[in-house]
Amino acid sequence: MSDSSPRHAAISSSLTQGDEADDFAHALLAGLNAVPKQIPCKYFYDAEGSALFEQICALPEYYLTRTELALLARHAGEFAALIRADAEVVEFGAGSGRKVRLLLDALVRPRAYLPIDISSDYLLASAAQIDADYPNLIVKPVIADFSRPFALPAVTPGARRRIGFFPGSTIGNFTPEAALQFLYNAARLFPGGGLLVGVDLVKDPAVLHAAYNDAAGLTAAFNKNLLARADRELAADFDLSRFYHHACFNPQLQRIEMYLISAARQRAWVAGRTFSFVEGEALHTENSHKMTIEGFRALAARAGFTPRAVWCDVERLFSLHWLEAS
Ligand code: AVI
Repeated sequence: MSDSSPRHAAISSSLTQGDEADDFAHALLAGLNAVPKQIPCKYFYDAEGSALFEQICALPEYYLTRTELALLARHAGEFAALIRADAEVVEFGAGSGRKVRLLLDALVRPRAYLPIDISSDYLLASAAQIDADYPNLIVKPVIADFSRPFALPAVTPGARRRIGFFPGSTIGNFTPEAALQFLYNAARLFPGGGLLVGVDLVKDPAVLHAAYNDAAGLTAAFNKNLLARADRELAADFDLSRFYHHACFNPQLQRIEMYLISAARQRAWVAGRTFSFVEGEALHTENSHKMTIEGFRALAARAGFTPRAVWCDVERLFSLHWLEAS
């Protein structure tokens, strides 16, 4: 990313790298003191965790990414017609860039691209790639935690409307209350625009079980990276071989739940404090909610959006929604 070029604004940041480490330390200590023990899943995504997640996305069992990519490719022209020319695209979460490229390639004169992510290294690397490949696009990465309120830079001159892009069903990692709050904030961020959002659908639990318990063990490594990250960043001494990955479907709450289970009675040091685990004790690391199309549209409407078009694959695995904001 070259700041010297006049077509690119400086990187905007509401979170420094020091803040990221402090935030993780604070959340981990609070989560280890809680009963039951828990840690918010947003801390999965340091550079290692983000790279592991990219590998998960390519797994045969993890149907979410390939299904959403196919929907994006097939319906790109329809998104472009709904979004119209001269839009500014705000992406929640910086992925590999594959998904947003499909959108940017279809849009008429996209003016600016604002990826928002908590993982600064990953965000800046992926923004730099887009910046290099789209010379007419202004790229302004925003380092921020979008699960909390945050500010966006002023709308780029020449842009007619701002739209949000939230692929991957990351909205399913929020609690239903937090998803509603996120949608409520988003409806006010994009007046006259809207939000294109990917939502994983309720389905056969066996398909879900396979997707979160892959044969290659990548989801287990991704889950354990939380402890590895604590060892790297917070002088913790978690022994990764004494925890195992557990992912199961909760049919009442319609969600996959992920845990790290202590394989033995043990202690771990974290930032100068000691924490005990009994054998079999669970540290809750993630929820991944699955929704129905109607359920998600009702949630979006409660948040103030007008749900318009919805697309899904023939197997009804995954859905994309265009929500209009007035
Ligand atoms: C990012 N998010 C939508 C993923 C999911 O499926 O809930 C994270 C993930 N967890 C385990 N595998 C992938």
